[in-house]
Amino acid sequence: MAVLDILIAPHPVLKTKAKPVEKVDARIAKLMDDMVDTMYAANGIGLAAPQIGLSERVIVVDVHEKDEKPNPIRLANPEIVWASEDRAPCEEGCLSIPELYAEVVRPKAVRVRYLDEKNQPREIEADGMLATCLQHEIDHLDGVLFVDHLSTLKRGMIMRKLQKQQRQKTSA
Ligand code: GNR
Ligand code: NI
Repeated sequence: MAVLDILIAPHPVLKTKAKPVEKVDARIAKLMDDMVDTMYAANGIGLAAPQIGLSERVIVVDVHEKDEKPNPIRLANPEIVWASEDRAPCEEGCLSIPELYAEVVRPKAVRVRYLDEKNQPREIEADGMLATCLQHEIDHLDGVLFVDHLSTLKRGMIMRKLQKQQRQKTSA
């Protein structure tokens, strides 16, 4: 069990397209466990390997409600194989853009193919928050942040707020 540091934007690793995993071996399975620990420690509902500085195609998600038991899903090489034409807005946040939120419009439902923690191929169909979260995490693997879906104006406002927030944090 290990809680890792999360990179804050702008950081070059967050803008880099991550490399596919060759096989989910013991190293990747351990990485997935550490990412689950890190996600829970940060109160996140998802985490992508680039956020902890590793440019590999690994994500974890868990959208369970507070009164439900944890339900972490570990995914390597996740790929959207189907997306609904129906789109829905969702207020998104990101652990790499702390405390700043904006509405992003994405497909309402998706089907994702991936390798699980035992290197077994699987598919998951999701809608609602899980669909949003999976798309947000897969974006991270392609160097895309939720602010990249916003207008230049809104993105600029958020990135300036983030800069200011980070300056104040380091000078405190
Ligand atoms: O914790 C998170 N919450 C969240 C809320 C709405 C849409 C997406 C997310 S993912 C985010 C964690 C994160 O930054 N994952 O990359
Ligand atoms: Ni994120």
